[in-house]
Amino acid sequence: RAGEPIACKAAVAFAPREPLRIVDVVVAPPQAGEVRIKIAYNALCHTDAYTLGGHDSEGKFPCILGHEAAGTVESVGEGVTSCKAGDRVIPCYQAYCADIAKEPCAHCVHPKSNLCQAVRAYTGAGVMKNDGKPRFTLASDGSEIFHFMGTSTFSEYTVVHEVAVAQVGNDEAPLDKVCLLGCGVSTGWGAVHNTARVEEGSSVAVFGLGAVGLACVEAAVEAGATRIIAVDTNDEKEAVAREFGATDFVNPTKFGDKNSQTVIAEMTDGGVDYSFECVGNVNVMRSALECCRKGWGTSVIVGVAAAGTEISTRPFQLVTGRTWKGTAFGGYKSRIAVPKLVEKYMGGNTKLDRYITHRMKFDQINEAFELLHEGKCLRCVLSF
Ligand code: NAD
Ligand code: AHE
Ligand code: ZN
Repeated sequence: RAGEPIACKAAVAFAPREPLRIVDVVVAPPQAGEVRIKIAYNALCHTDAYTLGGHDSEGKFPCILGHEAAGTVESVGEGVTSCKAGDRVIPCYQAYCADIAKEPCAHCVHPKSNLCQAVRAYTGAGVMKNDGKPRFTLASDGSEIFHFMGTSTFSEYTVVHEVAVAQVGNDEAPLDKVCLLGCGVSTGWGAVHNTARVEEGSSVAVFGLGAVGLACVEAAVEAGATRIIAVDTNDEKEAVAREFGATDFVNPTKFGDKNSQTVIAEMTDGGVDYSFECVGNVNVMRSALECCRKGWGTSVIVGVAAAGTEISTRPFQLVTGRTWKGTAFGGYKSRIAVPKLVEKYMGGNTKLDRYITHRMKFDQINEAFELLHEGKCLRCVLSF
């Protein structure tokens, strides 16, 4: 079917705050520099819920959400050299162009950034770079459907830019597990190892114990942190946080007027060396900064906050030596890092399997969103 449009099922977000509708869509063939992928497995990340919830300033509707997935290349467009039909791949919302583009972007050649700009303007606008149009149309009336994050994996077939296709690499790697490496787990691991660079003996606080926060806990253990304070408003997260290696659990709603930064500063005699905000709430971001140790504490913003919100703190918090940072995809240069993360998983020394708390068929996708909202699931893997 290479070169031909493919009719298939997709979960379309027609409007914010409405359930997705599984409908027939037509997926155009990949143009130059594009790749059409048959998606095998999807996991839901909170960012999908955030955009569906109408909180994303870049959210465009109707669109096909989904950015944590794995599948097989169905066909490639003209000039594509880094993958071919049959390759097992993970779509990457965060692209990497240095080994593909004639003129790589400034970020891909810079050692300190993973924020490839090769196609960023187009993925933000929900279209493909070649012609500024989407590759999805509704089968019923031919109307266009926008892409999301350059991945749109909630479809049996999707078209992405070549710079957004990471090889799985290892033929034995199970796609129903390594699909998680397309976003949340990689992000938490990278936030700790690349963005904060947590050292042995450090104290750490992690706010928000979804898959992203737990991946921070897992990586903090790996980095040799000796005190790991897990913070969540949901008491049911305590057990899993301790299982991942947290030494303490704090529910910030249980301390009356005392805020969580004060509680954590008291627990640690002045604050933690590193903190990670994995909620997407600007008040929590402030707590995460202010629970860091005066003089050297570093806080990393991982959570994605709603459009229109802003962070604040007293500048004195920074004057007195705290550092406020953020991370996207954990700082990993995606297409280079993903096959290495797959190998790490295949080496057996990760908790990747443990993040998968639910499995469902693709047509149960709205139930999976409910579970995520209720705080009952870490990752739900959907199969076609
Ligand atoms: P999730 O919904 O599974 O987990 C969020 C957790 O935060 C839940 O356990 C919830 O109980 C907890 N929480 C809610 N309010 C809280 C509060 N006030 N204080 C403490 N805990 C609170 O989400 P996830 O998939 O793990 O994603 C977490 C965040 O990270 C989201 O904002 C998501 O958009 C973002 N994210 C960012 C990147 C990135 O590259 N920066 C990548 C993936 C996800
Ligand atoms: N579109 C939003 C911002 C969304 C956002 O920050 N996305 C994260 C990834 S979340 C993955 O689950 C990210 O990597 N951002 C970097 C980028 O270039 O998008 C908005 O505020 O407009
Ligand atoms: Zn995500």
